[in-house]
Amino acid sequence: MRPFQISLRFIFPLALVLGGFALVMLPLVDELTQRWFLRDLDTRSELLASSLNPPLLDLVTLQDAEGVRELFDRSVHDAHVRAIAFCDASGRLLYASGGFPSGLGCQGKAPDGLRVTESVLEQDGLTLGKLVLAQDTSFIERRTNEFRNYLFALFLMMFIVISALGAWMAHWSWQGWMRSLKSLLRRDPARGPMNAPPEFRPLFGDLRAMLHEMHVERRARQDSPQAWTPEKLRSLLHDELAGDQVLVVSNREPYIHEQREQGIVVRRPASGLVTAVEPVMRACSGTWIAHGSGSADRVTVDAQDRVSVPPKRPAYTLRRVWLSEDEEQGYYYGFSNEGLWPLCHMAHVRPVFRTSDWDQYVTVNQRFAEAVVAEAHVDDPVVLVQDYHFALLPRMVRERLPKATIIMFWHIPWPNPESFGICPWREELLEGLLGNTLLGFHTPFHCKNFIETVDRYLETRIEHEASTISYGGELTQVEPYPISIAWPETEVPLDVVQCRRDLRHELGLPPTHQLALGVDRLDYTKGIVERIQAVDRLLTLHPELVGRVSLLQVAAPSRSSLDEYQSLEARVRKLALQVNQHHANPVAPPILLRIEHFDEDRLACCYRAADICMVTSLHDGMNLVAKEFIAARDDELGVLILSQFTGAARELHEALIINPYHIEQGAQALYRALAMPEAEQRERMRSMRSVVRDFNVYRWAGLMLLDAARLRRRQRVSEKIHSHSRQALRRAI
Ligand code: ADQ
Repeated sequence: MRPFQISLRFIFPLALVLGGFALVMLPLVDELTQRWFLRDLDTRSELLASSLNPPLLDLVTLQDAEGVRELFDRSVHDAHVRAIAFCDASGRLLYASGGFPSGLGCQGKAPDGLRVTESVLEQDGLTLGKLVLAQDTSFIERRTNEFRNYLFALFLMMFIVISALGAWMAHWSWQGWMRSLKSLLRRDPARGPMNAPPEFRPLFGDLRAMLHEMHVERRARQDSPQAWTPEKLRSLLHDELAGDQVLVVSNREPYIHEQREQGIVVRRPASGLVTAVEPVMRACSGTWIAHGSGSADRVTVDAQDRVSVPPKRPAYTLRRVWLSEDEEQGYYYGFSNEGLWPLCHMAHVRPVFRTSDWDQYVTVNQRFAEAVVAEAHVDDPVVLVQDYHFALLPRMVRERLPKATIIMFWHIPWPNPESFGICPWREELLEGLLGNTLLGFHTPFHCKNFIETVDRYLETRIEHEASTISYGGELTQVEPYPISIAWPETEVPLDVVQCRRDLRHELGLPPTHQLALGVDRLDYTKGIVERIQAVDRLLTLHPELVGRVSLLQVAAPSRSSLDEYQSLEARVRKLALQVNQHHANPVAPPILLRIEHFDEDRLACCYRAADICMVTSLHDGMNLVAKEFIAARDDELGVLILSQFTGAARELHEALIINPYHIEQGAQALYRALAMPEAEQRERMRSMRSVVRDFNVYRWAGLMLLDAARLRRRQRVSEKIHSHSRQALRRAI
């Protein structure tokens, strides 16, 4: 059917072209052939006249009428000469052959179908008369018609032959194309990128990546997501990794002990990573190795720098690693947050790379790797490494514990090869990351960027469909695992009505005041400036909303010792002030800026009290705030405005998706959200809630651990095979 359609697409234009060509050409050809025949007749008449003139001159001089008639009758045997006559100088018809039209006379007016030519007969400069030739032209039309028919038949033949040829070629190429495509997609071993047909080479990577993406989606659909609960994760750990030791490594610790006036308090940091990994640790009771950054951290650990957490219901061990100020400055603020963070986010802030920062990064990675080795009770622990602070650690651990299953999750985007290429230590970072058994990103797109980066800068073997990279004899699997949150427990529902009332009261707003909410770390990637600008634009376009709508922006201070973050804070404060002055009113300022950390309950209350949640990141690996807002809305109301540049936008299609750089679009989305009927809010929220509930953090961790368990089994089997073959070889020798 498909080749037939393709052929039709070819034949129809061909018919049009040939038909048009024939329409233009046929009258031209008619005219041309007629002209040829007439010229032919002229030449013939000239020839005949010049051959008749000498004998005619003699016969006319002798006034031999019989002889002239005989001469004329002999000459009319020429196919196109109907009759010949001679007229004297006074125009009198003297002699004529048989069949000379009676009405024609000497005045030369020819009837239809005849053509008359005349030639003068002279002797010694004296005109004796003229020779009149009557030629038959009826054959011209007949011949022209015949010629036109031949030509038409020729065009028709051409059309049929070219169409048949075209249809056959389309069919043949389609078959060949489909055969090549199928064998490519079936991953025929003979079809590497270099063996693929030339027309496929540019598509090779894309096709494989697409196939892989489809495979991932299919897997996501088939894994019965409803069932992912802490219990299921726990039983998976029990079944699949029974007796295996699980170690987590991250920079940020899940609990920080702070020395305050009233004594030591425990704080949970504002971090997407902590939000995501904490439930996994609760489920598997392992050891979490992290930087001890709190002012009371040292006094709360035991002799091995360990403390049991969570404080209220201990479930796992936190092992703290200490860093000097210089180390923290170089490794954390310097290389990680002034180098890698802007390198991986397209937020138009230039990365800064200093050799001294790099040196500290190497040292600290080494320190953490040693802590992993020290905490490992077995030679093959499962090590879960978190984020861009530890790109070198996987290889360092692999060198000390070759049998370990090292899983790393990269919580931020991975840039394209060109962007990553500006890092002076790009090869070292990639080599470090290829020490992992499994490397996870939020989206297939980040995986693709990573694989392409490795392909660009290291000599490796890449299997696109299997999504594996082989480097130095070791294999790293690269997979997308979209992170999520733990679905809130049902025993502690907060009353939405009460939250709305309390928050508005606390902020000094009227009870019906409409509230948009922003919750972020104060970071330039989160688009806080653009969000405030969108509110400003909304109020400029719709002044009737001034005093009726406000944005509550809760921004947790973050990396405040860095210049870029200080100037962002100053900019956000200044902009909020300007907008509040611009739309000043006695009821409520448009921007309510709170640069502080809110505790979990307070944040949950904000999510419930808000009419709108604005997530306007300029670039974000996932963004958990969007998911937290949805999870908090068990009343199924509220509208999520979500940046298209977040990983979350790939899952939450019922949000109002915007380009945060387009301020007008942000303002329009706000206006639409404010006016959205409850029925539509419900429909959208219900659908997003089912996505977040099913694709929760237990599933994120579960899929990663399941894949790790599978790779671990494979590794064990191959080790067994190796040791058997070694023994067999030894016996044979
Ligand atoms: P983050 O950049 O930290 O995470 P995000 O995913 O939004 O971004 O998580 C922020 C977390 O901090 C949320 O749990 C939120 O509740 C909390 N938080 C933010 N502001 C707060 C405040 N003022 N007070 C209290 N808590 C606050 C990185 C990546 C993300 C990725 C996560 C997880 O940048 O893209 O989603 O890791 O992988």
